[in-house]
Amino acid sequence: MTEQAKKTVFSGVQPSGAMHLGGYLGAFRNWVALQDDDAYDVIYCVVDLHAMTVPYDPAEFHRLRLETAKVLLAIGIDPDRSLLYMQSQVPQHAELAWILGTLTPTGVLNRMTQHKDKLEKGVPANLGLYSYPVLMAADILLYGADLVPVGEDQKQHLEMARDLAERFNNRFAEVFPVPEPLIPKTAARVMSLVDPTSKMSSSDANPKNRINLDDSPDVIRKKVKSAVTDSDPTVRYDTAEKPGISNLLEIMSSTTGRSIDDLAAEYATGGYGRFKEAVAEAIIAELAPIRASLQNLDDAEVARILQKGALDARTRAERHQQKVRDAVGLGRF
Ligand code: ATP
Ligand code: LTN
Repeated sequence: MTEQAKKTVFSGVQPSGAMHLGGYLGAFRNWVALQDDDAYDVIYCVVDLHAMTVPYDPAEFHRLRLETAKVLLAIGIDPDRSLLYMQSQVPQHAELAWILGTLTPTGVLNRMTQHKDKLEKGVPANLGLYSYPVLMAADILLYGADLVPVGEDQKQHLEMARDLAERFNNRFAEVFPVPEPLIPKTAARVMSLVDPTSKMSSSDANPKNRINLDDSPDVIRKKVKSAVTDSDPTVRYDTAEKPGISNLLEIMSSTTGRSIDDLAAEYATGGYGRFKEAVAEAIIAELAPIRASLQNLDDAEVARILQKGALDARTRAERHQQKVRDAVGLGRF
């Protein structure tokens, strides 16, 4: 397929802590599938500027940024087939965010639920956190992306990126395709193992809420065994009455490829113990190759990949950004 005929895919991950099973099943697994499909031209970015919108430790940040890229490589992102780089190394992201900010009504930002959730959890209010969705829209639109593989929690941000593309095209010139989200049918919102009514997250203080992608088999077994469920011992899918069990069914369905109905029928009786053991083994089997590749990756090699990625990304971003500058009246003299 020619480069022009391919659809452009873009997605990002924050270097804000351990990468977990939720992000993997909700998003990163699709990143690899799209890379492996010749119909797509794929760009993946470690969005370090986004991670600075909440308190962070600058001394730790460099390691976290590198570690995040390393895990993506271990998952199967191949730098020969995907463009992989660090957001802060490509200054056009911030430039486009400024331009898109001038098209963003503050009323729209006020309705964004992610920053409101963060404020409720005690994150200090700042302009970066408030305008986070504008920077995210800039990431996507900077390369004229058509498709954005993300988990369900990013739906509202994607909607805003779509609105901004349309607003820009109507106001100035047809520069941006309107991007579509790609959200999986199963495990689009993997829930916390400790509180199955909130999403599995790297920012949760309790590490038992999540399965990290580099957790050992023993740790995975322990975390699944202690996952919060309910007192009725029937395994069935019912997110209202049985959120914990429904979450485990989604995880097992997504990791084994078997339908939820099929799994619920097999494990309906026999107690939660037997079901949880099977869920843990399914997760262990899925994550084993990732753990193994992580051990074989060395930091210098990852840094070299990121350097090359940033160079290629800057060239591509600049090509597209010139169209934006021309359209808004910031053309060269
Ligand atoms: P966290 O709350 O763990 O910090 P996040 O959404 O803030 O996660 P990222 O790690 O940048 O940040 O998310 C990367 C991708 O993983 C996004 O596409 C996001 O939608 C997806 N994702 C994150 N958590 C989950 C989850 N629990 N279930 C499904 N997808 C998820
Ligand atoms: N907001 C996303 C991370 C993110 C992103 C993006 C995802 C930043 N820019 C562009 C897709 C496309 C998150 O928290 N997961």
